[in-house]
Amino acid sequence: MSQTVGDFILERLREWGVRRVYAYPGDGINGLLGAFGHESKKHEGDELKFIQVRHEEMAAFMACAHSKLTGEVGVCMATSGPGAIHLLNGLYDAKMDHVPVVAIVGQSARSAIGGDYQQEVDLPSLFKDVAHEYIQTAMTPEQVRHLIDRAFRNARATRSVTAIVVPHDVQELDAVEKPPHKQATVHTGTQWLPPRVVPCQEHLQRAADILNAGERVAMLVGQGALGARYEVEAVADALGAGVAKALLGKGVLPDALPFVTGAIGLLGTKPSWDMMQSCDTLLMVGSSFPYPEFLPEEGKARGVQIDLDGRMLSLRYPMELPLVGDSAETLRALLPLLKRKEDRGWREWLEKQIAKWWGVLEARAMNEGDLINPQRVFWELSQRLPEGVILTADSGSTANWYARDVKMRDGMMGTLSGGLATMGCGVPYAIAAKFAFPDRPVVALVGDGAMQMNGNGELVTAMKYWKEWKDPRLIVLVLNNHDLNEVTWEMRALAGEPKLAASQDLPDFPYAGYAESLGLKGIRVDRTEDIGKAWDQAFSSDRPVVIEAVTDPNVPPLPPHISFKQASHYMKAITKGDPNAWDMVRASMKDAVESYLPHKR
Ligand SMILES: Cc1ncc(C[n+]2csc(CCOP(=O)(O)OP(=O)(O)O)c2C)c(N)n1
Ligand SMILES: [Mg+2]
Repeated sequence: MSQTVGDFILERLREWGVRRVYAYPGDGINGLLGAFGHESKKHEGDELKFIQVRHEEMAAFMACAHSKLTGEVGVCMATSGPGAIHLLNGLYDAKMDHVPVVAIVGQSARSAIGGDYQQEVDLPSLFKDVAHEYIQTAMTPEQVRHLIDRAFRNARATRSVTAIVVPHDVQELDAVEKPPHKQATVHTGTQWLPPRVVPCQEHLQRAADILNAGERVAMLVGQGALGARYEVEAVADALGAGVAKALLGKGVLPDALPFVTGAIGLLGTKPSWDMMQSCDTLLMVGSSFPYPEFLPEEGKARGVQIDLDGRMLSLRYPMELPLVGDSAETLRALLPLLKRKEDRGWREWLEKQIAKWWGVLEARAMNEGDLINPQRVFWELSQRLPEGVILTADSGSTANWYARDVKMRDGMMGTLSGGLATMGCGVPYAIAAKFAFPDRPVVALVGDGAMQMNGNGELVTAMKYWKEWKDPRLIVLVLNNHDLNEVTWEMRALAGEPKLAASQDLPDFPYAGYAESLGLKGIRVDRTEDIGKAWDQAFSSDRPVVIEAVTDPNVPPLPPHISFKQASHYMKAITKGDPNAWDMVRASMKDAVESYLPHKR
């Protein structure tokens, strides 16, 4: 049967292993939409699914989350002009976290291009930065096979975003499945198999020499170490090291291991800070954690780094030995060269700090005020995390509490927007997690600002699809603090400016009631004693749930180590007339006291 270019594109996606395309329609992709119809008849029961979102940015977030959680290429699709433009933020999210995503977008017909035609946007120029590894327009059917193949292969090989523009008349032409065997044709194939990348023995030995000589080794692991759980633990054990986890690497090791210092950076923990301040050797694995002030000062520690992407080496700290290598393979090859450190003093000191810190966090979570303490909501969640749960966190104070207070265990996954730190990804990420792992519970941790930005809209997508998921538990926690809280605190602590009500105050919205109106479950919590019950109800629900927790905006998502400058900015914000001055002081004094008296309840 002769097929159209649209049919052929979908067939080729299938060959690349794609079974789900996150998308929004428009006449710029009519030929592709038609092809979805033909495809589903042909492959009934195993169709390539068109997942309809509310906004193209959400489609790109979902493709990005699919990639982050499965390691596969995520695919999104949008119409020409406005649809393609809407994809951008989600595509940048994937680009900045180095995960492969392919975007397929429509375009005006070839006969109109260059004519200031309706919805005609110069898409190759628009995508030139975000999809710089590969962005091409299909001008003839003969090109289509190699455009698809190269978009997928380049995205996999460089862990980046690639894009293909398909003018809508091209989508409807007869496909050329195999270009003629003559000059000026290109003959490509599918498949991409991950290589085994390990440094040579001599370099491994040099790395081992540095690590063996160190007396106080600190490890920092990130997203790139997600497949190296046991290797990281074994190396840390041999070196008597503590392990800090960059945000995207939270799932590398369980938080309960006694030598895991946890998150690092502005959202991080005090033990991570202390470890980086006092180590003499830094071993960084699969991370591009950006903040130098949370790493040792240049020259204070010897550095070894392992990263699959050579471009990420010696980027945050001048490493003595930067190694290109796969995390698990390289650590495994390194292990026999390491001498187990007999002096465990450093490790024991770290473990003591870590145990004390968990006490501080618990005590901070137990502080009660007039409104719910957001830390308590996360603390109670942490006690109840079901096996195999997948967590997504939005950008905002939720990312702080997720990073610090949630104790992830083996077999769980968690993700967020790391490099771009964009708001509005929490709910679409969670929906993509449900599609990729329909039999696992998924929890999205989201602020009210992010809910108003994207989450509320995307709950409609959850309403549309949840009955397809084997385990219906998609739980969205909304911290209803009526504030763009993270930025409010950044203004106070980093700029010394008081809260600007005009930019920071958020209107109230009935999140739980809205969820109910969609046929989902809504639970509104405004008393501390109801938090645990709300989580229990949510985890035993037969449908997706929104927990709306009315929380206190005056609890500071404090950095683990407040610099003198930040503290004086904070005081300045108060004296400049911050509208919440008194409540803020009360809440942060309580937390500060808990740092010294973690046993106090
Ligand atoms: C798309 C986008 N716009 C703006 C920001 C800046 N920003 C970071 S966190 C934040 C506040 C988030 O507020 P909310 O979702 O209510 O969470 P909260 O911090 O209050 O818990 C803002 C405005 C951003 N990161 N991304
Ligand atoms: Mg908020």
